[in-house]
Amino acid sequence: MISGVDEVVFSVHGDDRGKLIAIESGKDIDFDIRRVYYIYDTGADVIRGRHAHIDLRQIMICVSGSCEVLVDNGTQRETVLLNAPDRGIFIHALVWREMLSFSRDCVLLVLVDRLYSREDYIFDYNEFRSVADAERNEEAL
Ligand code: T46
Repeated sequence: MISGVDEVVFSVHGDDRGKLIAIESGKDIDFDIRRVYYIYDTGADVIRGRHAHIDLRQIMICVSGSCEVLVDNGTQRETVLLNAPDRGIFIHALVWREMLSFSRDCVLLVLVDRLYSREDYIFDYNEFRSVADAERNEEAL
């Protein structure tokens, strides 16, 4: 995975009745979940996202079906296939993301460390690159 994105794998509790995955803050993920949303009923040719966040961190899990997530940290770019309910990606701040190639049955669950704020979004790719470059330069000092 590119820096700024981590793969996460959750334990599956399964028995003859089926399967269950539990996600607890502080145990399975290292932030307090302050918001949950899910994306579904998305057309196969639709691209969602196309933005970065200034501070927000989140985990994306395809709990049904599949989709791809393009992630870009300003210097590296990768497309990740999400197609299993026990695997997801942790996306840190200042990572550009685009979600695409949604299957008809895709339900993309997102666990977030903060409440919704439009102020936290960067919608312009060039602006994102400038902010990410500045952040990298500051870290290098
Ligand atoms: C992200 C990707 C993965 C709300 O009212 N509350 C919310 O918590 C969210 C996420 C959205 N909305 C409203 C705002 C828009 O009117 O729902 C509508 C669609 O949201 P948006 O266009 O931002 O959806 P995506 O799929 O482009 O992006 C979303 C998240 O916004 C974003 O944080 O990282 O999913």
